[in-house]
Amino acid sequence: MAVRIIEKKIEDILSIMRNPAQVRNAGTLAHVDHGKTTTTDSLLMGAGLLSPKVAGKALAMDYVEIEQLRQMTVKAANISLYFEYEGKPYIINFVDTPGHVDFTGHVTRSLRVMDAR
Ligand SMILES: Nc1nc2c(ncn2[C@@H]2O[C@H](COP(=O)(O)OP(=O)(O)O)[C@@H](O)[C@H]2O)c(=O)[nH]1
Ligand SMILES: [Mg+2]
Repeated sequence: MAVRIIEKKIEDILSIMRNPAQVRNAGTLAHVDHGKTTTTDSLLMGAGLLSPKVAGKALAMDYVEIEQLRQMTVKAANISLYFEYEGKPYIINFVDTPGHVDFTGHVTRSLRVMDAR
């Protein structure tokens, strides 16, 4: 698979972020072990932040040591992704949430920022 190289200056990204019409807030929401973090790896790959060679295995949003050891998300993790749609640039603020019932607080708090417009 070809890797999409995106070169954007920080000023360009900040300018998109300042325009709400070009910003979407979204995230994962599902039971534990249903592939939320794996899917998020694919989104990182699509935005050019993760190599296709490791996407799906890196589980990049599970970056805390205990998450990597347990192979389970324990807290919400956020990332801003740059995408273009119909020639227009967008920033997707994406939250990967935990699925285990013990961490429901992180999920309900994350729902407050997901508008998925
Ligand atoms: N068979 C299969 N396994 C998957 C798929 N997506 C994720 N997995 C596996 O399911 C396990 C849990 O994935 P993870 O993304 O951590 O789930 P999460 O708890 O919802 O974030 C991992 O071992 C993944 O490799 C899929 O589409 N098919
Ligand atoms: Mg997860």
